[in-house]
Amino acid sequence: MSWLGNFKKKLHVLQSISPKDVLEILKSFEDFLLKEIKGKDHGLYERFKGLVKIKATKLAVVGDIHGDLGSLREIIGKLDEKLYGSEEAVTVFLGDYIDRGVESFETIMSIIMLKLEEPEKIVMLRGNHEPPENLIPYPHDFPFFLKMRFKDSWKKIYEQFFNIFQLLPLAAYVESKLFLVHGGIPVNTPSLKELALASEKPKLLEELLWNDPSDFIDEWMPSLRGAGKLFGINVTKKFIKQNNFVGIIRSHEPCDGFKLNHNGLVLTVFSRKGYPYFNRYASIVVINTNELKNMQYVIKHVVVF
Ligand SMILES: [Mn+2]
Repeated sequence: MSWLGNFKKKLHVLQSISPKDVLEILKSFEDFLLKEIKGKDHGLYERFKGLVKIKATKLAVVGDIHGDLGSLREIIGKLDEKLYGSEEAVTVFLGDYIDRGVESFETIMSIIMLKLEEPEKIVMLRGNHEPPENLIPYPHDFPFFLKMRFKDSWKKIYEQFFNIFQLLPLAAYVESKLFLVHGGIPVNTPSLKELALASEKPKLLEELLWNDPSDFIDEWMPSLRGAGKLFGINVTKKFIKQNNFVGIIRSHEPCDGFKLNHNGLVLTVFSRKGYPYFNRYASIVVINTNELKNMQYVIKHVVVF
């Protein structure tokens, strides 16, 4: 059993954790992120501002979890089995840890504890449900569940979570191979340098967290979500050419495990099941980046459950 198998046993502490202990864990994660965001090389990945460069050979990618602790437990089991035997590997979570599911607190807390256990092996990207102040998604029922569970302490805990949301990285990449993001590609196809600074540019941040690919347009159009845009195949082709990628993995849209857009250049993974989406399957991706030459390889390594 790897560290993940052992970690699973520790999760029972969440059943009765005190507000004080929650705040302590969140504070140490905030301190970690405050240091990391200035620029830090962890060996298996390095971070500068909003952008993470993955250097590990083994890589797993996990999509939206949205408060579904059952799916998260299943995913940890799969990662344990497929990834963390003896090799050094990184797992990238694509964001949207909370809202919609009844176990939002337990879900995001489990992932934060996982991150703090082996910081260089876990990357937590930001989703649109880890929002900036000016762009709160609907539903945002996370505060409601905190109130139910922590009574008067909920506000302090929520504020601490909110501080953390502002510090999470916005995108990750494997050099000359893959780009990873929650929503999608901004339609003006920024450089990686510009993306690293996106948290200071509200429009760019919005597009990274909210955009969706569409096969019905070539360029782009406004999104029915009320935030972000739909981006067409020309945006994808231009972005991957200018940054030398073979394709993109993102999440954000519910689907039966996974779906493809733009002739297979964009893979969507959705990693939770059940209410309120009614999808039958969820999926993650587990790859060896040395073997990754095209998106066919990535698509072959989607793990459906
Ligand atoms: Mn989303």
